[in-house]
Amino acid sequence: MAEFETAKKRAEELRDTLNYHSHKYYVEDSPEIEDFEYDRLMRELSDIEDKFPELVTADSPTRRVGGKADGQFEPVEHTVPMESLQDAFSFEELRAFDKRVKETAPFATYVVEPKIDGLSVSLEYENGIFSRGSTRGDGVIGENVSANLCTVGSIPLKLKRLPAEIEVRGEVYMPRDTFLKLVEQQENNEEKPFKNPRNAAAGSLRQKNPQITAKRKLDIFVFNIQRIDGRTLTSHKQSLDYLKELGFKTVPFYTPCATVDEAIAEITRIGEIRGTLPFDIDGAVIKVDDFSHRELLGSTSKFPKWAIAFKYPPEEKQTKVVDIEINVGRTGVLTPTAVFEPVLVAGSTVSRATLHNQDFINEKDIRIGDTVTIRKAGDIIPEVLNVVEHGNGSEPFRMPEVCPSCGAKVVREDGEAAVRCLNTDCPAQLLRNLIHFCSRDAMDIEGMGDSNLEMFVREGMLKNPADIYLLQKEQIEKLEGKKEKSAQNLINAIKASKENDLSKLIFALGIRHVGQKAAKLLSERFGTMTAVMNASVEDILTIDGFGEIMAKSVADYFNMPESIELIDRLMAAGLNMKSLKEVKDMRFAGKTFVLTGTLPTYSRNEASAIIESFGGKTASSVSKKTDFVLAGEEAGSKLVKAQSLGITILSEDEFNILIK
Ligand code: 0OX
Repeated sequence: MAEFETAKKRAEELRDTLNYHSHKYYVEDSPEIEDFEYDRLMRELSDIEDKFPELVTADSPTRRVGGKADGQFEPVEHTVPMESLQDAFSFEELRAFDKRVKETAPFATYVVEPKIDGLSVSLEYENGIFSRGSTRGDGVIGENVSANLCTVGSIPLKLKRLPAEIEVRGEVYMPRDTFLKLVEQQENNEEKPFKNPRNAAAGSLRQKNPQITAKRKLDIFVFNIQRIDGRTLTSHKQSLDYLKELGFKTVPFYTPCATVDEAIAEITRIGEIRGTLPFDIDGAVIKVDDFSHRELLGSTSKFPKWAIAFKYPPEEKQTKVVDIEINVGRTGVLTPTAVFEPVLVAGSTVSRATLHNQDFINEKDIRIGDTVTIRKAGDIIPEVLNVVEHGNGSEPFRMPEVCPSCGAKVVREDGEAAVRCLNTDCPAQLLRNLIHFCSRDAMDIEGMGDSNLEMFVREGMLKNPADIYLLQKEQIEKLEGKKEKSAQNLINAIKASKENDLSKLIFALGIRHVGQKAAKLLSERFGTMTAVMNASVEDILTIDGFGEIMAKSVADYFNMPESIELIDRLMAAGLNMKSLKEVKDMRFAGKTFVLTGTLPTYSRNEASAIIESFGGKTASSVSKKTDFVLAGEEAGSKLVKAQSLGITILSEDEFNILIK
């Protein structure tokens, strides 16, 4: 017993010490002890908790290192809706906002703060202990991500003071340097890197395994009290100060503004320092400060009338085009890519942008050596906006007439902007095809990244995706830099991919116009590869979401002898050729029904649901496109029209036979 009591006392001490230092480190950014010392104390607490599990508490900092995966993120209904913000893209819109505010609250003043580009979350505390954290979701229902939020060092597990109950709202984000390191790591591991810090934060917060979230080093800024018991606050400034007192990391800065002009000046200033902040912002928020004014203003069904977000236009930078590279894609299309002197734009370094095709280059007259303006479209994908100045002695750029990979003459097909290499043995196309085949969304073969595939193609070991399944461990081991273990891992990954769902294999084939979604639809509709191969254009067109071009492309692909040979070889290698999802009975696929009159037993809704469950559609009026009219008692003009058009008319009994 004495040992237990001593352990209990020591655990309490350690918890307080660790929580204190974690606040110093993560919230105040002024650590008082070395990381080594912190880790040592954490280990001591964790050892005690392992020995006496009954000593684990909800505010134990051991929760921060990431507990066990806890399966699903169950839904959380937000007690107070997590409203979104109305957007403004110009200062006029801000002045109009000010006018609306002043009509209701003439003496309103504002607070301006940066708008952090992350994910909104709600944090709930009971008796000062973190009890639940959830995503915003649709504002009414979010997901419980408590275990993952516990790993965010700046979220207090225990508050410094004690309001009985409090729920706060903040933005979880990934600092830019953490993001850049993560992307570098992902690229080294040949994983698909996150596109921007926001996506990285979202992906990390929805990790099934909190230990992975813990490694992602997310952070948070808190900016709102959603509800509080036992304390009355009267303004935004006051609530931010109070949140800080409780131990939260609040928005990095905020500025009180007496007028809209002052607010606009502050927004302009934030826009100017935007690139120097260590995190991404996607705007600035103006909020009415006084809570009594907020109450007068109220909310619409979507957002509060007392706040508005100003969205900055995408950042533009100038740089020099040092080269225009030509890449040969999977389908043989030659794509020009501008290579720049690297510049920092909207949070990351940019050194390349696609120039699409010759028409795009001609329209902007982009040449090697030019100074150009670039920006990131949607703040993600770099694009060239215009040429500022042609380089000295520069010449108009022309796409090559032969494929840079195989030397075959390229062609520009009618009505297409792209030029294409039609050589089916072109090594660049083969490599692109293989990269796509092995990629995460396709066959997901870990270790089969760009550089390995390049090596296998160079060595002549892969001439076709089916060759992947013939690779032997000994063959791989002989290659430069390949150890036994990595060769074995690769063989294991190849073997595991044989069990993939049919939809992944269909996507991996790289059929033109067939993305992941279309591949899934084909797989679920037809159930087996053989059925997909035998499907006619008409059969495929019965799938909702497939148009003429897509359907024809699928049928054309499976008519080519090379495709049939490839599938035969993949089948022989033992790949799964079946949909792992239950195949739906789609007997009414592509058929349109019209309901009229009163049916003896089914209500209209019931009959429609049955039709839809078999893949059919219902329409409200009869036309030449109608396949069946399901008619009951007192059917009126629709029945007459159907008879005149010669459309099949069904009674409920006849309908029942069809669905048996
Ligand atoms: C942000 C941010 C988001 C509070 C009530 C309506 C909107 N991303 O930084 N939202 C809000 O305000 C909420 N403030 C912010 N600073």
